[in-house]
Amino acid sequence: TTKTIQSALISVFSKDGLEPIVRKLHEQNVTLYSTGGTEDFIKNLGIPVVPVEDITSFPEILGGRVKTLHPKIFGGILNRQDNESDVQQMKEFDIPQIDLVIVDLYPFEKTVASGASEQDIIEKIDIGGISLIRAGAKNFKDTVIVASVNEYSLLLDLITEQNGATTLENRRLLATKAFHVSSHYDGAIFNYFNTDETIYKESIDNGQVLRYGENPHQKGFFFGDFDAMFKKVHGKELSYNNLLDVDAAVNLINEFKTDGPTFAILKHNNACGLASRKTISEAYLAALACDPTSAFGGVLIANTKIDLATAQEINKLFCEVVIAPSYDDEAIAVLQEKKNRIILVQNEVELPSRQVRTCLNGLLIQDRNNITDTKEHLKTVTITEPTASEIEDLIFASKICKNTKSNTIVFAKNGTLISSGTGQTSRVDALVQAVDKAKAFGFDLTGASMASDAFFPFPDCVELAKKAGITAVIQPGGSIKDELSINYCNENNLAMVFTGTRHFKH
Ligand code: 93A
Repeated sequence: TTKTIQSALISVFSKDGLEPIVRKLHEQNVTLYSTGGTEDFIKNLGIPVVPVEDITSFPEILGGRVKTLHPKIFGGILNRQDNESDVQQMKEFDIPQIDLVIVDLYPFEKTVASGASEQDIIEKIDIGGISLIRAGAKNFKDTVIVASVNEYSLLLDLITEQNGATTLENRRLLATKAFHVSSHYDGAIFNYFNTDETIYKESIDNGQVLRYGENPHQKGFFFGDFDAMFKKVHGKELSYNNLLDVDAAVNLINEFKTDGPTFAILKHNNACGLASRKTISEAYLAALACDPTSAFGGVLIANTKIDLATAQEINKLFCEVVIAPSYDDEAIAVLQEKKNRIILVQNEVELPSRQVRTCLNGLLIQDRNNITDTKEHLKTVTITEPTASEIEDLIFASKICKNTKSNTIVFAKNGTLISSGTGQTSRVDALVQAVDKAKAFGFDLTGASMASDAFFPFPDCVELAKKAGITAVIQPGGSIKDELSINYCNENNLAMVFTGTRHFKH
């Protein structure tokens, strides 16, 4: 798969940086083919060059619009050297082999930015050059494509250090970069032609039009394949906010895939109830008891089949969406009694590995947070070790914490979310909120476990936790003042474990 460059077609708008490459290629006896301006440039260096017209027997026409667009040029780039009929046709039509293609496209973006007239801009839409790039990149098995000045130094290295020999890996990498150049170039042309209004219409064509966005005065669209993830059995059309809650719900319940029957209730993307029990109906009732006020109008999700008993309980609650991997027929019948209630069957598919959101005038993309804290991740940092049941609760709390808006504090006990403080600007505020909520719903925090999405910069959180009755704490650790919190726990008989993994969610 190693190939040596013996011939090159060079067609560049900017001649900057070309000289050393041309000289090196010449030193290695590479035959050079070129177009008008580039040909002049090479000739002026005193280096022999064959004009493309000599290959095509056709002059450059239409004021330069057609220079390289010819089967003898594209045949030379696109032929497969291991294909007998290609090799035969190359001979039959007297097509010269082209091993290397170097292109620098007409500067479309620069011309737009200069405020040039539409006519000048359109003349700067490169046709032959972009085709050369695509052809060279498509045939990377045999051809080396250099589609940008940025790759000149890599090319120089290849011709200098490897005497013009390239590996398949080299060529594939250059092809990838070339497709990046061509897609960016076409993207720029698209952006020039599309005014805001047309882009908006495009969106409507390609996305699912929602009734409205986050609020009724905002337009909204969904781009995605909802049906790949869910089968909708019943209910009204999903709204923008429903979709966000469903997204939060499936991410949350994903943490409990291998646990026993687990039920979660979410509001505004955060869990306001979650419990694991022997049966799904018990899990539902325990989740609801956590915060029945917030559960009103919530999104409900189960990690196992919803049976009739559970459906009858759910039916007493006004809720927007119910999600489960499956339902008993009688359960569906009961849940369908409310006309608008959305019932979704969650398909067994992996959640996407990347997350995208807008940021300023662009996008942010990141990997999904796919670390779930397990017993193996825990390092006890206090004299007091957490008990076996505390360890279960710490992991349980941490899984909820990870899926709750930062700053977050989660209290849990016996496989039940007791309360949480969510989306607060300080961790202390989150903790105070969680304590107040637990009290408001009549829960006793004695012996409960606490999870924090990030480390404690000061010992104030463990102090407040102790006062509230918490006996075990899970947090990532890593603050320069970790010792202060550890010392307080040691003096006050609290168990604390570090996970080493921060779980911010903004
Ligand atoms: O007008 S084009 O789209 N038609 C062509 O056939 C063609 N072939 C190469 N422009 C074409 N090119 C472009 O010409 C190259 O991409 C490069 O930007 C430029 C080099 O022209 P010259 O060698 O005459 O300076």
